[in-house]
This record gives sequence, C-alpha cells and structure tokens, in this order.
Amino acid sequence: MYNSIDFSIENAIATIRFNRPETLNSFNFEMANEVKKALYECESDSVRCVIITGTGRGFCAGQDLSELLPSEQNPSPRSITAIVDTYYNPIITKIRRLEKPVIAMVNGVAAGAGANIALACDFVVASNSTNFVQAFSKIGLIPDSAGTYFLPRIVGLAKATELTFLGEKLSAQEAKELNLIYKVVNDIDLHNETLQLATKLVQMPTKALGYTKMLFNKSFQNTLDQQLQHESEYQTKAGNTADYKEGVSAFLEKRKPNYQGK
Ligand code: T3D
Repeated sequence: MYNSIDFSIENAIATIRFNRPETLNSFNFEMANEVKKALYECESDSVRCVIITGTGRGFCAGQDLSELLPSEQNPSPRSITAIVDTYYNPIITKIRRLEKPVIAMVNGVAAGAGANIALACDFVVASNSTNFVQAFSKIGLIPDSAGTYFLPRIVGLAKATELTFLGEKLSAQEAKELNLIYKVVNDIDLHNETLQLATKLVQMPTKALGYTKMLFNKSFQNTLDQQLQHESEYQTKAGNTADYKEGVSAFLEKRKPNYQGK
C-alpha cells in the first residue's frame, strides 16, 4: 500500500516512517503523497498518538533536490509553488490539526523541510547524533514548512535569523537548550524513550490533549478575550467527554483513571 514510507498502528500508536534512506529520506512526489495519506489515516479514533521518524541514518533531508530541475527523465518538473502547496503546506497543516499528540522521533540529520516538519510536531525526541539544518538559504530558498512561523516564536527573531540566514548545523543538544525540542537521548535509547512517551500519551485523555493543541494553534493570533472565549468553548467540549467523567470519578474513588480517548 505504501512504497516510500512504512505505516503501522500498534497499541493505538501510529508510526509513519520515511523510507528513502538512499537520499536521507528526502521528499519526492510519492513520499509527500504517502505521508499526507498516512496522516489522514491517523484521524481514526483507534490512533491516540502518532510517531514520525526516518529509516537509516537521517530523519529527512527536505525536498529531493534531484526532482527540481528539468532533466532528460523529467523535462517538466513541478513548480516550486506546486511543491510547497501540495507537499509541505498540507503536511504541516495536518500535523497541527490532528487532535492528538504527534511526536517526531528524529533519528539523524533533519534538513530543510525535514527540520521544519519535525519542529511542527508536538514533541521532538532527537538522538544525540542529530543535527537540524535550515538548509534553505544554501540553495537560495526561504525557510518554508512553517519555519518562518515557528522559529521566531520559539527562539526569538535574532536566533531565528541566525539559524535561517547562515544555515549552519544545530546539534540536538543546542536545539534542546533553545527549547526547540523536548528531549535529546543516546542513539541507542531513541526508540525506547520515544515509545515510553507515546505509551504515556495514549493512556491520557486524548480529546483534552487534542483540544489543548487546537487552542495553542489559535493562541498565536488571538487577543486575550478571543482566546478566553475559545477556552470556554473547548472546555465545554472537554467536559462532555467520557474521559472527563472518568477522570473526576477516578479522583473521587481514589483510583487510577482508565481513559479511553472518548
Ligand atoms: O521546490 C522546492 O524546492 C521548495 C521546497 C523546499 C523544501 C526544502 O526542503 S529545500 C531544502 C532541501 N534540502 C537541502 O538542501 C539539504 C541537502 N542536503 C544536505 O545539505 C546534506 O545532505 C545534509 C546536511 C542533509 C546531510 O549531509 P551528509 O554529509 O550527512 O550527507 P550527504 O553525503 O550530503 O548525503 C547522503 C546522500 O543523500 C547523498 O547521496 P549519495 O552521494 O550517497 O548518492 C546525497 O546526495 C543525498 N541527499 C541528501 N540530501 C538530499 C539528497 N538527495 C536529494 N535531495 C536531498 N535533499
């Protein structure tokens, strides 16, 4: 069913694994389409957390640069507009709009759109051999995939300018110190540490986490009054979930809650 990615769902955890290791999992047309399709599959209530990762020594090197210029095999390559509008923008939008946690398990270099897809996730767990590279300026492009949105908001304008203008490698440790990512772990521990986090998240009240994420999405643009109004709406939705009733009952009965994500 999938060719450029692996996709699996186990114990309510969906894993999307980029699978073009010969190009450090750079994005071509097929991989972009498959990632979008898999993200749509993750809308199912049977999925309560999503992990995005890569095969081999890289997470993702962004756009497959061999797909861009006219060649004998591909005399009319897709335009940059088409690539941004049909590959990256829908992927970022989908990650942000999925009402459940999305974890980037970054197993190695994350460059260009690959870096910014990771940074758009709710958690980034990176192996200590990882570098994040805003590679765009090196080839005369701007930082797409929401780089110009999240970076200045998270690290401030001066650091965002440095990272994107200079396009130098940022180690996982430096990214952690900048609060760009959640955790740095030894390469060998990456899978287990990420799985522990995902397992913890799938046992939590998924709808409340999803609603919190939607509120954070809105908070960047809203005034305080607008945001308070949205909190009222979403708290009403959260208060109507079975997990809310379970949470309160478990507290009163002095037992561990058993959340179903409903
Ligand atoms: O239309 C549009 O372009 C708009 C959309 C833009 C979105 C973007 O993502 S633009 C940014 C695109 N990405 C890059 O510019 C990154 C290019 N890659 C690199 O700078 C380096 O490869 C890395 C810093 C990521 C890693 O360096 P290193 O030394 O660890 O690995 P390497 O030897 O450079 O790469 C290994 C192989 O992967 C190599 O192939 P080979 O020689 O073994 O056959 C290399 O060509 C290939 N590879 C790496 N990145 C890409 C790639 N092939 C195609 N596209 C790539 N992006």
